[in-house]
Amino acid sequence: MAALYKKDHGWLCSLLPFFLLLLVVIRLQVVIGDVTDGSSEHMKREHSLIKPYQGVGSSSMPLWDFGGSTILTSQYVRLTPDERSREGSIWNRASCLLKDWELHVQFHIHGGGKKNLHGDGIALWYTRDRLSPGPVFGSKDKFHGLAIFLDTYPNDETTERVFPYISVMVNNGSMEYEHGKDGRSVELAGCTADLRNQKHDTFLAVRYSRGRLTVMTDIEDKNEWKNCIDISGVRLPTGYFFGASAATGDLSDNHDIISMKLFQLMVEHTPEEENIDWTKIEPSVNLLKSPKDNVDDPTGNFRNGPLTGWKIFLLLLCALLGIIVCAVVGAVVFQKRKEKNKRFY
Ligand SMILES: [Ca+2]
Repeated sequence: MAALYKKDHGWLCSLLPFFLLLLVVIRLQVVIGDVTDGSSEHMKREHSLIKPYQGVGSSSMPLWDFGGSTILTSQYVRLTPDERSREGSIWNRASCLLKDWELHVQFHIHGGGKKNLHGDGIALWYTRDRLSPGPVFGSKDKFHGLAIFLDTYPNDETTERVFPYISVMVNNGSMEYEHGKDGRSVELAGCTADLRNQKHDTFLAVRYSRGRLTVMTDIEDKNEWKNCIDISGVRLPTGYFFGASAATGDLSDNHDIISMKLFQLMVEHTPEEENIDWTKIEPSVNLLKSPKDNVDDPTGNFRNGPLTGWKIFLLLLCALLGIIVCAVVGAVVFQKRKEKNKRFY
């Protein structure tokens, strides 16, 4: 028995370095995925909103249009004031033709409402239609494209989620956002984020590259991005518009956008990918689970997309190395036993 244990132990020991290597590689991949490389990005002025804002005092800016209650000051764009039943939006005039991009938004959601007596939040958009008022955070329902909701009020009183809650939704125009359920049945992923009434600056980053959608927050005054959402298999066309909207109901908040900066990510695509007409892509997501499965999931999260080819390769490599090591160790042990047994004869 003792020998058996010893043998098992050696088996594990020989595999340990490979598992460690696997962990390091996966971790490295995560880190590379999360850090924005300054040299490979370029801010696109035509899709960005930065201070000093042009057109202060007028109802529009050269690159952006306002809708509803939105007002512009020298310090912020206020989508709604801390008053009931208001809705406002801001929309980029130029459609985005970039295949891979990263949007950094500085926002400030604040007001006099105490815990859970404020609302409703901000939505960030990358959609086909712009300046279309509606019931989804001040913008139209059954939209085409991507929405990121910074939802500050739990309309669903039975939810065990902690709000504010950030969630994402991709829509091809067919799905409705159910406000009373905080969009739970149609969301792809989300996270809780304490983003309201902060004294320091609060930021959100949305990255879309090669079908991977990542949302990160910087809301703890640490000057670092924290992962919120990371899903693969997201298909979005080029030619849509960036926007932001907000709405208040019985409860309210000031919903301010301080800046929106769009960066181009320098990513190579295969000739096959390049040959596709990207403006014709229908917004969709390939997930292992359907969004409906989300309803019974207490965390509401299923961030992991299918295993990528790279990860499968690593897993297979590790398994192969493990088998080789086992074979070698087994052979050595067998040989030694044979020698030991010989001595008895
Ligand atoms: Ca809500």
